[in-house]
Amino acid sequence: PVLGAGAYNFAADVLKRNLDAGRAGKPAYIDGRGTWTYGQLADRVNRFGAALRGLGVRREERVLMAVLDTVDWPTAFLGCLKAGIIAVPVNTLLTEDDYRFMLADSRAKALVVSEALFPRFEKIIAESPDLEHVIVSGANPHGYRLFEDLIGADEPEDVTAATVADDMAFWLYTSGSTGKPKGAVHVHGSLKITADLYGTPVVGLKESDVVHSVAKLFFAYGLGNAMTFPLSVGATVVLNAERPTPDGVAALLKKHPITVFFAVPTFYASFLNSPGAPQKSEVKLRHCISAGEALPEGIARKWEERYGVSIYDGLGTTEMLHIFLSNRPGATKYGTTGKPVPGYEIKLLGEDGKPVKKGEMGEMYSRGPTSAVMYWNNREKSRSTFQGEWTRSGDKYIEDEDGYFICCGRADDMLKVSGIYVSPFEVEAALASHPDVLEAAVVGWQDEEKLVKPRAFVVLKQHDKASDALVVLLQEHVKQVLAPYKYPRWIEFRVDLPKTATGKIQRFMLRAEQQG
Ligand code: 3SK
Repeated sequence: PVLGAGAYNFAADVLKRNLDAGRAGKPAYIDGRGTWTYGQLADRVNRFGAALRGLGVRREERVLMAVLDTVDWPTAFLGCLKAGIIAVPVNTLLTEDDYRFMLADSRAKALVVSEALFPRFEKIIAESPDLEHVIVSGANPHGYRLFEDLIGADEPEDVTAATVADDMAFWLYTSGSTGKPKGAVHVHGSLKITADLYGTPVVGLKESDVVHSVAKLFFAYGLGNAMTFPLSVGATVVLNAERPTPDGVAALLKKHPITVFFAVPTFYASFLNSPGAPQKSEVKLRHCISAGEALPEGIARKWEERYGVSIYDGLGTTEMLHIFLSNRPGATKYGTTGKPVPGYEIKLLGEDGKPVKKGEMGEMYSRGPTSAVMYWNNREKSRSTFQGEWTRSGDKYIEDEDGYFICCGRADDMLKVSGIYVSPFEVEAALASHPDVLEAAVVGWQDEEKLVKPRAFVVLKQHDKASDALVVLLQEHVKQVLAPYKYPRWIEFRVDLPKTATGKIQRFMLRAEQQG
């Protein structure tokens, strides 16, 4: 399905469909503040779009959103889209430096920021010349405008912009092994298509479902899970603004009749190992989905044993917007990422650029209607990722004899840690910025659950300073310099690192140590 140049506005369409279906009084979202019906959501969305327009934000200008998972997230996102303004939701776990870059790169006219995240923006607001408006979601406006006051103004008129399906709608920043994050530019039509190709037919979401996604809304994965898909069928979403811990999510599963659950393998593993995990009789799970990193078979089997439901593992990318390769109900093969979602095609290319045979490893390319248009302001990286109709995923895969795809890691140096990209070079640079460190090499290392985490090999200026206390200090140092989730889970001190004759670190030699 390609909606193309036809008139289409995702926000207006999805909200109208719910109201037309008589769901004005049905809960759309449940968050820490209460329950929000589809009628309330539609009203808030229109009010937010109208308020932005009232502030002078024009069509196609950008609004950066650093917002925790509360109803203000879909309100702001859909409000932008409805008014033809570009929503730029960003990862809420990043540093001041990351946000400074994103504000400058997007030239955002307005910023919507959760009160708890405000300290990371306080200084850079004044340094962002294009930024004219700051809207704070929470109770303390910190001298700016409160989200709730902004949308509380007099009854606004309908601000639906006459967009077409191919109109730019939102950007999602994604990072590579080197260079700054890239804003993947997505269009209105792609949201509907991800629901029509994956959310409704593969996951089988229904109006009666209650959905929870451990992956937050700012991830492409979370955006589909907790907004596009449930809203497309009139389901109810439970949001969690807090950091997702096994105990916190267990409490949500016990409190709400959650039927469809999305998470990443690292979370499934820690949940299963947590003493507070609910019993099968305490939950209402119907479908469980995993993405972000390959799901080890052992975790999937333990989950099924405990809760009596399979986990459907899938692969998506920020560039393709959501999952295009997936296991599905009744056709799940653990240890694989399943088969292409109908509507998408996959090819695996060898080092010679030619398709590999079944059973051979190749680099994955996907073709489908939801690919991003480009990376904003980054022609070089756009050209290497978006190659005509094919989009390069950067993952290495093997297709088995039955047509199931098996993940073999990354084709580049990136690590996928708990579903989030981590550049080993960035972690190495952060370690090397510590006064005791001479040099460092970071590689992906499997933990006891077979999930990849960063492991650092560090050469100190004085090797005799090596100690367990220094390991903790260096880990804390990385957490200070970078987004904390990037820290190396293990640090090993070495007197030197394996290098080529020209002095390049041979990371493959370090990786090989784990394989024995
Ligand atoms: O990491 C994934 O597998 C994923 C899934 C859905 C959407 C986006 C991404 C990156």
